[in-house]
Amino acid sequence: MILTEAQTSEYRDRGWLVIPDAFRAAEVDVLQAAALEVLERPGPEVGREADGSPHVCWGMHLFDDRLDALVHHPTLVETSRQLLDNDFFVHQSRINMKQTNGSIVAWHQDFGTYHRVDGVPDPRGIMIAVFLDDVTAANAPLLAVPGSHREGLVSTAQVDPSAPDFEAVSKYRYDITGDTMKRLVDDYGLESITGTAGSLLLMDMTVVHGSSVNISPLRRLLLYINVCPVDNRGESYERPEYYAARDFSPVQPSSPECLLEFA
Ligand SMILES: O=C(O)CCC(=O)C(=O)O
Repeated sequence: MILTEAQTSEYRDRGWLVIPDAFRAAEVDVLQAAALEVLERPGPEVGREADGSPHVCWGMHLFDDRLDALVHHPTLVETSRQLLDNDFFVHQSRINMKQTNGSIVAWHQDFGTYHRVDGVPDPRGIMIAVFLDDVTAANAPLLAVPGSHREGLVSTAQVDPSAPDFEAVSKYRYDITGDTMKRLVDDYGLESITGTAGSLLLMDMTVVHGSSVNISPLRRLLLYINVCPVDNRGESYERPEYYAARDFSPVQPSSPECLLEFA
């Protein structure tokens, strides 16, 4: 898939782009089955809700052939290469299942943690999301500040020693203050990102985003793959591989049928 000039301009100006129907229903079925299975893993790579049910699985593509196949899907590889103007590696992947009354995701920039904790030097990279459920205004869509990628990092690193995962994932992450958020939203606005199952979201990994609680009975299952150009590696090795890449080899495209082979 080649992005049009209008699509690349939208990505550069606003910070993201949604491509509806990027994946077929049978591909979505394969990925849904894989995601639900992987979320059942007992390991530390799975983040849980207060009631113990799984919410996130970090490093998903390391644990399942179907999720690894997604990383190599030509639609994903070609569009990412085009936007980055380079080959890329996967810095981090995750499954995010937003269940009824589950967690919120506070305002953050993915690049914040990648830079400060993992050592990714530059704000160059894409947060890719594949929608495995319809995402509407009703089931707590991602909220994002258009244009906020142009600000670079909008917060100073503030470590919260009382954070439950102080030693791990979010110690620097959730540090965008209310005042900063107000200023950003006054300047740029705030939008929700919706789309049907099978949509592909490509977002600059410096865009400020988050999501609120899903009080609807409608599940919202998304896969995220954060990719960086091969000359923008995070080499601090502070966190385990399921949070931050060890394999910096350029992702190669495979066959367009790579997911359907599992159907
Ligand atoms: O899916 C969501 O609600 C937010 C996830 C997110 O912001 C992230 O994983 O960076």
